[in-house]
Formats: sequence, C-alpha cells, structure tokens
Amino acid sequence: MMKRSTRLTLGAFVLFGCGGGESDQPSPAPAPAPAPAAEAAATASGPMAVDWISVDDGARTVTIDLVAGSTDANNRWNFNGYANGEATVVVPAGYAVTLNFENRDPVNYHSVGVLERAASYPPIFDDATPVFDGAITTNATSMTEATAPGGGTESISFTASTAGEYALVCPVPAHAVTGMWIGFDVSESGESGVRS
Ligand SMILES: [Cu+2]
Repeated sequence: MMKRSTRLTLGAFVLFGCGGGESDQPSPAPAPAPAPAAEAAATASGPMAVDWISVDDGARTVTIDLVAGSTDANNRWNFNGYANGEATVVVPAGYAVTLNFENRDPVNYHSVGVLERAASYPPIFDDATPVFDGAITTNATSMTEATAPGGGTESISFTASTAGEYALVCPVPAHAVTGMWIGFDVSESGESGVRS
C-alpha cells in the first residue's frame, strides 16, 4: 500500500516536470526551403550530346544510330542499352530525321516506331501507326518479319514536324509492355541529344 502511493506521487511529479519543460522549449524550426539543388538537377537533365545522334543545323537534319540489343539490359530488349523510358532522344522540331536501325539481339526480331507516349503499352498492338509519316520500320508488329536478329538493319526517314513528347517503341508482341521503349521528344526550342 505504501509502495504504491509513493509510485503515484513520483509519477505525478514526473508528468508535471515534463509539461513544464516542454513549454520552455523553443518552437519547432520552420521547414527548410526547397534546396537550390532541385533547380540545378533540372538544368543538368537537359539533353546531352552523344555519338549516336548527329545534328546538322544548316541542313536541318538529324541522324540517329539506334541499336536493339546492343547490351544485355532488359534481356536485350532495349534501344542503345536503354529500356522502360530510362532515356529520351531529343530532336529539334521541323528537322528531317534519318534513323538507322540495327538489331544486334542474337535471338529476337525487333522494330522501332515513333508512337504516342503512353503510361503503358499493350502486349499486342492492333494499330502501330507512327506519329510522323514513315517513322516506323517494316512489319513492325511481327515477331518473324520485323528487323532480323543477328545484325539486321533498316533505315527510316521522317520529318519531326510537330513538337511534343513521343516515344520510340518496339511494337513486336510483348516487347513494349516488357519495357522496350524510350522517350522521343521533338523540341520547339531546338534542343537535341539524350536525356537520361
Ligand atoms: Cu523488340
């Protein structure tokens, strides 16, 4: 009985002490302002020059050398090593684009087309109509007649006539849904290169 009473008294004292202490503490520091690093990162994410994209501003042309399966990333279902939208090719609006496509995957047929950017792509494309006339390889939706594995090539030409955010997609069944696509931006301000 005696022990219990002591404990209660002690508890009340501790409670009181805590309350008093709290009121003496300085008010919480205001949340820090957003770091300027965020702005720096946005600038750094501008397109970078790469050796597989060449731009001739005089002639208003862009040449893109795009290789399917150049690395084993994403089980070789990648473009120049990129998949799942990890990189975005940027070309200036109004330029004539030549895209030299090569398939170095030893096993699977691949293709490439400039399609609308989407949050996700279907396993099978009913319609793989490119955004720009000519901006897709032959038999692009076929797993047996697209660009052949083991070094098959095809060049396509088109004019990137309308600025916007599109994608380079492989419409062979199951490829895009498994990540075989990267971004393709047509820049109103004339930027070119790769964002990654
Ligand atoms: Cu593919």
